[in-house]
Amino acid sequence: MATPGFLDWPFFTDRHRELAASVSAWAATRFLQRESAEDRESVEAACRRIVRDLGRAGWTRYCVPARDRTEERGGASGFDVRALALIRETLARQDALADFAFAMQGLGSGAIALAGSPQIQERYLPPVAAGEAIAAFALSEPDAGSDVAALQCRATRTADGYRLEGEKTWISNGGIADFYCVFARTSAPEKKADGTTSAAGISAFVVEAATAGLSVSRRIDTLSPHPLASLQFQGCLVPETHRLGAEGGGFKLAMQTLDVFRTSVAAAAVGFAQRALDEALAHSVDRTMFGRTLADFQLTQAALADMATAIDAARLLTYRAAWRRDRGERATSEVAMAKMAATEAAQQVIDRAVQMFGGRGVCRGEIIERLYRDIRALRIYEGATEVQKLIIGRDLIQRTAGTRS
Ligand code: COS
Repeated sequence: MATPGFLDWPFFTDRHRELAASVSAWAATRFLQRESAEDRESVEAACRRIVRDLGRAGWTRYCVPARDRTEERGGASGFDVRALALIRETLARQDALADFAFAMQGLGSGAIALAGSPQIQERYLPPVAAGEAIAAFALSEPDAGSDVAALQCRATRTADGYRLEGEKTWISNGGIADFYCVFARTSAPEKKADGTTSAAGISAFVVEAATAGLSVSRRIDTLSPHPLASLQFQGCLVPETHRLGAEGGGFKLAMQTLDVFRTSVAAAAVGFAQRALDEALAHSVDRTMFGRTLADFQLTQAALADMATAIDAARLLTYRAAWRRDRGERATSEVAMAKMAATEAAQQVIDRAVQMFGGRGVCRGEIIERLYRDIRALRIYEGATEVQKLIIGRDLIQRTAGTRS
């Protein structure tokens, strides 16, 4: 695969360019046989195998912050969001499950990297970076998806820690994770003046999968198969040392984690869309109809132009958000714009590509059909498009109010 032109953009350093080229070369050969391998193994087994492969190749170490927290290695938070995004874009272009397996190592351990004690970081992060332990982020509940503050899972104080009770759902890597970053209430919910639930009183914990009282209650099957499950916590005892950050600081920690990883969702969407454009371009010059190739029709040229422009616009927003975050700045609104714009644009680009493929575009086994299924959930998970609009809109209003006061 040729080195993509966008790597010349000033958002990147030479180290990013080298990384993107290496991951691209690795992924192009690695995932050629995955379809047939996956036929013989469960999605859980495939995911475990891919995490190990990503670890051996050295890519999962980009899911956790570098130890030397310099500007070059990811700024103040230690995360290198541009590297994360480049790897996700590259993997998504080849294989949705590889992208998923990579991303969840980061999302699942992000709260530990941001707020874990040095002992907890030392215990959990190196195995994640090596692809030897699988991580998961357990935030959503049956009645608390977009409205995180409404979560009901409880963490009650005991003599030397906490007792967890409740249910989590839509948990990626549920059932295969070695540990979960779990968000639970350490104090009763309070109502704000407008009737919504306050985000106060939520705390985060790292809970090992083998902890007594933690069980997988339901495996969930979706359009783009990957390990996904509901979890039950019944009298699950967690030591105090496994709390991440201050008691009551869990909501902000969840949001800070999402500020890093939502940008990488945008990057994955760009990768899926780019693959659809690559496939559509190749198809348009091969396919003949009415005595000409598909590419000879102006309608096709217009469609390709729209697709390429939408991808570049999404990519610019994505790497701007990553670059801003890497400078140690809060970039919540830019991240939300990138996540919303890239996932929505990718859905349209892929739909356009399906249309260009005609009947083949909806046949099982076709790359385009797979992309059509793979992209859909990205407009929902880690904050649906509607949540991103809320974040951007509120930010605009607050800034305006700030300039007037
Ligand atoms: N970084 C740091 N702090 C943040 C933050 C961020 N990105 N976002 C919000 N906060 C802070 C706010 O500043 C506020 O602090 P104070 O109480 O000190 O003023 C506090 O957190 C509460 O924020 P807010 O009032 O905006 O909370 P809401 O309950 O209104 O929720 C949304 C806001 C809807 C944006 C949030 O719940 C959300 O992102 N939901 C989607 C969750 C999601 O992505 N789920 C998928 C799970 S992973 S698949």
